[in-house]
Amino acid sequence: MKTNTLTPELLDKMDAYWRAANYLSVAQIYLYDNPLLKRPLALTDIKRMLLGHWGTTPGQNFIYVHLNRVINKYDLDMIYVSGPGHGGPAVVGNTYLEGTYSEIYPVISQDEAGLQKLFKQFSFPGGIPSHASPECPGSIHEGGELGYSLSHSFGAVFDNPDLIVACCVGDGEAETGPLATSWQSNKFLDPVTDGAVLPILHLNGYKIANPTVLARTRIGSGGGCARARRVPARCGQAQSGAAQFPDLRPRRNPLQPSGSRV
Ligand SMILES: Cc1ncc(C[n+]2csc(CCOP(=O)(O)OP(=O)(O)O)c2C)c(N)n1
Ligand SMILES: [Mg+2]
Repeated sequence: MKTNTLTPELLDKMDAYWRAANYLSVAQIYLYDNPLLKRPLALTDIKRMLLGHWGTTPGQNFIYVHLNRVINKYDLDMIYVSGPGHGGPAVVGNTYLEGTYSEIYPVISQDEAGLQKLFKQFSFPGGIPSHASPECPGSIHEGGELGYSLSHSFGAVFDNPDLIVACCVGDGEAETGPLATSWQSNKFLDPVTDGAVLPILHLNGYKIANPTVLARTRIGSGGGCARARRVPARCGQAQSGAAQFPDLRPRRNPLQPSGSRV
Protein backbone atom coordinates (compact mmCIF):
# COMPACT_ATOMS: atom_id res chain seq x y z
CA MET A 1 0.00 0.00 0.00
CA LYS A 2 1.35 3.43 -0.92
CA THR A 3 1.09 6.06 1.79
CA ASN A 4 1.19 9.73 0.97
CA THR A 5 3.82 11.34 3.15
CA LEU A 6 5.10 14.89 3.36
CA THR A 7 7.79 15.90 0.90
CA PRO A 8 11.35 16.14 2.28
CA GLU A 9 11.35 19.88 1.43
CA LEU A 10 8.23 20.54 3.48
CA LEU A 11 9.51 18.38 6.33
CA ASP A 12 12.80 20.32 6.34
CA LYS A 13 10.92 23.63 6.51
CA MET A 14 8.68 22.42 9.31
CA ASP A 15 11.66 21.09 11.23
CA ALA A 16 13.48 24.42 10.81
CA TYR A 17 10.40 26.31 12.01
CA TRP A 18 10.07 24.00 15.02
CA ARG A 19 13.72 24.47 15.96
CA ALA A 20 13.44 28.25 15.59
CA ALA A 21 10.36 28.25 17.84
CA ASN A 22 12.23 26.09 20.37
CA TYR A 23 15.17 28.50 20.36
CA LEU A 24 12.87 31.48 20.91
CA SER A 25 11.19 29.60 23.75
CA VAL A 26 14.23 28.42 25.65
CA ALA A 27 15.87 31.81 25.21
CA GLN A 28 12.82 33.51 26.75
CA ILE A 29 13.17 31.34 29.83
CA TYR A 30 16.93 31.81 30.33
CA LEU A 31 18.47 34.71 28.43
CA TYR A 32 18.88 38.18 29.82
CA ASP A 33 21.28 39.24 27.08
CA ASN A 34 23.36 37.87 24.18
CA PRO A 35 20.19 36.93 22.23
CA LEU A 36 21.94 35.50 19.19
CA LEU A 37 24.75 33.88 21.20
CA LYS A 38 27.26 35.89 19.20
CA ARG A 39 29.76 35.65 22.05
CA PRO A 40 30.37 32.77 24.44
CA LEU A 41 27.63 32.52 27.00
CA ALA A 42 28.51 34.17 30.33
CA LEU A 43 26.72 33.97 33.65
CA THR A 44 25.69 37.62 33.26
CA ASP A 45 23.72 36.65 30.12
CA ILE A 46 21.41 34.45 32.21
CA LYS A 47 18.44 35.78 34.18
CA ARG A 48 19.17 35.82 37.87
CA MET A 49 15.78 34.39 38.80
CA LEU A 50 14.11 31.86 36.54
CA LEU A 51 10.38 31.38 36.45
CA GLY A 52 8.62 28.98 34.15
CA HIS A 53 9.85 25.66 32.88
CA TRP A 54 10.64 23.96 29.63
CA GLY A 55 8.19 21.04 30.22
CA THR A 56 5.37 21.56 27.80
CA THR A 57 7.03 23.91 25.32
CA PRO A 58 8.73 21.76 22.64
CA GLY A 59 5.57 19.65 22.39
CA GLN A 60 3.40 22.71 21.91
CA ASN A 61 5.78 24.12 19.30
CA PHE A 62 5.57 20.78 17.50
CA ILE A 63 1.77 20.84 17.57
CA TYR A 64 1.72 24.48 16.42
CA VAL A 65 3.83 23.92 13.32
CA HIS A 66 1.79 20.87 12.31
CA LEU A 67 -1.48 22.75 12.81
CA ASN A 68 -0.12 25.54 10.61
CA ARG A 69 0.50 22.95 7.91
CA VAL A 70 -3.11 21.72 7.92
CA ILE A 71 -4.48 25.27 8.19
CA ASN A 72 -2.55 26.20 5.04
CA LYS A 73 -3.35 23.01 3.20
CA TYR A 74 -7.11 23.02 3.84
CA ASP A 75 -7.61 26.77 4.38
CA LEU A 76 -9.04 26.08 7.84
CA ASP A 77 -10.61 28.55 10.20
CA MET A 78 -8.73 27.35 13.28
CA ILE A 79 -7.47 28.77 16.55
CA TYR A 80 -5.12 27.25 19.09
CA VAL A 81 -5.75 27.18 22.83
CA SER A 82 -2.78 26.42 25.07
CA GLY A 83 -3.76 24.73 28.34
CA PRO A 84 -0.61 23.48 30.10
CA GLY A 85 0.62 25.82 32.81
CA HIS A 86 3.88 27.20 31.52
CA GLY A 87 3.19 27.25 27.78
CA GLY A 88 3.76 31.00 27.52
CA PRO A 89 7.11 30.81 25.69
CA ALA A 90 5.54 28.63 23.00
CA VAL A 91 2.66 30.91 22.07
CA VAL A 92 4.76 34.07 22.40
CA GLY A 93 7.58 32.54 20.34
CA ASN A 94 5.23 31.46 17.57
CA THR A 95 3.43 34.79 17.35
CA TYR A 96 6.86 36.46 17.14
CA LEU A 97 7.91 34.10 14.34
CA GLU A 98 4.69 34.90 12.49
CA GLY A 99 5.35 38.64 12.83
CA THR A 100 2.16 39.39 14.78
CA TYR A 101 4.00 40.10 18.02
CA SER A 102 6.10 42.87 16.46
CA GLU A 103 3.03 44.27 14.69
CA ILE A 104 1.25 44.75 18.04
CA TYR A 105 4.41 45.64 20.00
CA PRO A 106 6.71 47.46 17.54
CA VAL A 107 9.38 47.79 20.24
CA ILE A 108 9.79 43.99 20.08
CA SER A 109 11.22 44.34 16.58
CA GLN A 110 12.29 41.62 14.17
CA ASP A 111 16.00 42.13 14.79
CA GLU A 112 18.63 41.52 17.45
CA ALA A 113 17.49 44.43 19.65
CA GLY A 114 13.90 43.19 19.48
CA LEU A 115 14.96 39.64 20.31
CA GLN A 116 16.82 40.84 23.38
CA LYS A 117 13.68 42.63 24.61
CA LEU A 118 11.49 39.62 23.79
CA PHE A 119 13.72 37.31 25.82
CA LYS A 120 14.23 39.67 28.74
CA GLN A 121 10.56 40.58 29.24
CA PHE A 122 9.46 36.98 29.86
CA SER A 123 8.80 36.28 33.56
CA PHE A 124 10.61 39.50 34.41
CA PRO A 125 9.52 42.50 36.52
CA GLY A 126 7.38 44.76 34.32
CA GLY A 127 7.33 42.10 31.61
CA ILE A 128 4.94 39.28 30.71
CA PRO A 129 3.78 36.16 32.62
CA SER A 130 5.16 32.66 32.16
CA HIS A 131 1.85 31.27 30.92
CA ALA A 132 -0.40 32.10 27.97
CA SER A 133 -1.72 35.53 28.90
CA PRO A 134 -3.95 38.33 27.55
CA GLU A 135 -0.90 40.28 26.31
CA CYS A 136 -0.25 37.60 23.73
CA PRO A 137 -1.76 38.60 20.36
CA GLY A 138 -4.96 36.68 19.64
CA SER A 139 -5.22 35.31 23.15
CA ILE A 140 -8.65 34.30 24.47
CA HIS A 141 -7.36 32.01 27.20
CA GLU A 142 -5.45 32.89 30.34
CA GLY A 143 -3.30 29.91 31.28
CA GLY A 144 -2.25 30.92 34.80
CA GLU A 145 -4.95 29.00 36.59
CA LEU A 146 -4.97 25.49 35.20
CA GLY A 147 -8.14 23.74 34.10
CA TYR A 148 -10.13 25.91 31.72
CA SER A 149 -8.64 25.31 28.29
CA LEU A 150 -11.30 22.85 27.15
CA SER A 151 -14.27 24.83 28.44
CA HIS A 152 -12.91 27.98 26.78
CA SER A 153 -12.44 26.03 23.55
CA PHE A 154 -16.01 24.76 23.60
CA GLY A 155 -17.22 28.26 24.42
CA ALA A 156 -15.43 29.55 21.34
CA VAL A 157 -17.10 27.09 18.95
CA PHE A 158 -20.68 27.36 20.22
CA ASP A 159 -22.74 29.18 17.50
CA ASN A 160 -19.55 29.37 15.45
CA PRO A 161 -19.99 26.54 12.95
CA ASP A 162 -16.93 27.24 10.81
CA LEU A 163 -14.45 27.33 13.66
CA ILE A 164 -12.15 24.51 14.77
CA VAL A 165 -10.36 24.97 18.09
CA ALA A 166 -7.25 22.87 18.57
CA CYS A 167 -6.92 22.66 22.33
CA CYS A 168 -3.73 21.44 23.95
CA VAL A 169 -4.50 19.98 27.39
CA GLY A 170 -1.63 19.36 29.83
CA ASP A 171 -1.56 16.00 31.60
CA GLY A 172 -1.10 17.95 34.84
CA GLU A 173 -3.87 20.33 33.86
CA ALA A 174 -6.04 17.27 33.15
CA GLU A 175 -5.91 16.44 36.87
CA THR A 176 -7.84 19.57 37.81
CA GLY A 177 -11.54 19.28 38.51
CA PRO A 178 -12.63 21.84 35.89
CA LEU A 179 -10.68 20.11 33.11
CA ALA A 180 -11.75 16.58 34.11
CA THR A 181 -15.36 17.76 33.97
CA SER A 182 -15.11 19.66 30.72
CA TRP A 183 -14.46 16.48 28.67
CA GLN A 184 -18.26 16.23 28.90
CA SER A 185 -18.82 19.49 27.00
CA ASN A 186 -19.20 17.71 23.66
CA LYS A 187 -22.65 16.64 24.84
CA PHE A 188 -23.76 20.24 24.41
CA LEU A 189 -22.33 20.52 20.90
CA ASP A 190 -24.63 20.65 17.88
CA PRO A 191 -22.67 19.70 14.75
CA VAL A 192 -24.98 21.85 12.60
CA THR A 193 -24.85 25.12 14.48
CA ASP A 194 -21.54 24.77 16.34
CA GLY A 195 -17.91 24.33 15.33
CA ALA A 196 -15.54 21.55 16.45
CA VAL A 197 -13.01 21.11 19.25
CA LEU A 198 -9.92 19.01 18.68
CA PRO A 199 -8.52 18.13 22.10
CA ILE A 200 -4.83 17.19 22.11
CA LEU A 201 -3.75 15.60 25.40
CA HIS A 202 -0.10 16.50 25.95
CA LEU A 203 1.13 13.39 27.78
CA ASN A 204 4.65 14.58 28.45
CA GLY A 205 4.50 12.60 31.69
CA TYR A 206 4.88 15.50 34.04
CA LYS A 207 3.26 18.35 35.87
CA ILE A 208 6.25 20.69 36.24
CA ALA A 209 8.64 18.01 37.58
CA ASN A 210 6.34 15.36 39.07
CA PRO A 211 4.67 12.41 37.34
CA THR A 212 1.05 12.81 36.38
CA VAL A 213 -1.73 10.35 37.13
CA LEU A 214 -2.45 9.76 33.45
CA ALA A 215 1.23 9.12 32.73
CA ARG A 216 1.90 6.72 35.56
CA THR A 217 -1.23 4.63 35.12
CA ARG A 218 -0.28 1.47 33.28
CA ILE A 219 -2.22 0.11 30.31
CA GLY A 220 -4.96 -2.20 31.48
CA SER A 221 -4.17 -1.64 35.14
CA GLY A 222 -6.91 0.75 36.04
CA GLY A 223 -9.66 3.12 35.21
CA GLY A 224 -7.39 6.13 34.74
CA CYS A 225 -5.60 4.61 31.80
CA ALA A 226 -8.76 3.28 30.23
CA ARG A 227 -10.13 6.78 30.60
CA ALA A 228 -7.11 8.26 28.89
CA ARG A 229 -7.74 6.05 25.90
CA ARG A 230 -11.47 6.54 25.82
CA VAL A 231 -11.70 10.27 26.27
CA PRO A 232 -10.10 11.43 23.00
CA ALA A 233 -12.21 8.93 21.08
CA ARG A 234 -15.35 10.30 22.68
CA CYS A 235 -14.40 13.77 21.61
CA GLY A 236 -14.29 12.81 17.98
CA GLN A 237 -10.56 12.09 17.68
CA ALA A 238 -9.53 8.82 16.05
CA GLN A 239 -7.27 6.66 18.18
CA SER A 240 -4.93 4.58 16.06
CA GLY A 241 -3.67 2.20 18.75
CA ALA A 242 -3.00 1.66 22.40
CA ALA A 243 -1.63 4.72 24.16
CA GLN A 244 2.02 4.46 25.19
CA PHE A 245 3.00 5.62 28.64
CA PRO A 246 6.56 6.25 29.79
CA ASP A 247 8.04 3.95 32.39
CA LEU A 248 8.12 6.18 35.45
CA ARG A 249 8.89 3.52 38.08
CA PRO A 250 11.51 4.76 40.49
CA ARG A 251 15.03 3.82 39.42
CA ARG A 252 17.36 2.18 41.92
CA ASN A 253 19.79 4.81 43.13
CA PRO A 254 23.33 3.53 42.57
CA LEU A 255 24.67 5.94 45.22
CA GLN A 256 24.88 4.97 48.88
CA PRO A 257 22.57 7.02 51.08
CA SER A 258 24.55 9.75 52.78
CA GLY A 259 25.93 8.77 56.17
CA SER A 260 25.76 5.04 55.51
CA ARG A 261 28.69 2.70 56.16
CA VAL A 262 30.57 1.33 53.24
C1 LIG B 1 -5.37 25.48 39.47
C2 LIG B 1 -3.84 25.45 39.48
N1 LIG B 1 -3.20 24.60 40.30
C3 LIG B 1 -1.85 24.56 40.31
C4 LIG B 1 -1.11 25.41 39.51
C5 LIG B 1 0.40 25.39 39.57
N2 LIG B 1 0.96 24.82 38.33
C6 LIG B 1 1.47 25.57 37.35
S1 LIG B 1 2.00 24.67 36.03
C7 LIG B 1 1.58 23.22 36.80
C8 LIG B 1 1.80 21.90 36.12
C9 LIG B 1 0.96 21.74 34.91
O1 LIG B 1 1.16 20.47 34.37
P1 LIG B 1 0.99 20.27 32.81
O2 LIG B 1 -0.30 20.89 32.41
O3 LIG B 1 1.18 18.83 32.52
O4 LIG B 1 2.17 21.14 32.19
P2 LIG B 1 3.73 20.70 32.15
O5 LIG B 1 4.25 20.70 33.56
O6 LIG B 1 3.81 19.37 31.50
O7 LIG B 1 4.40 21.76 31.36
C10 LIG B 1 1.04 23.46 38.06
C11 LIG B 1 0.56 22.40 38.99
C12 LIG B 1 -1.83 26.29 38.67
N3 LIG B 1 -1.20 27.13 37.84
N4 LIG B 1 -3.19 26.29 38.67
MG1 LIG C 1 2.60 17.74 31.60
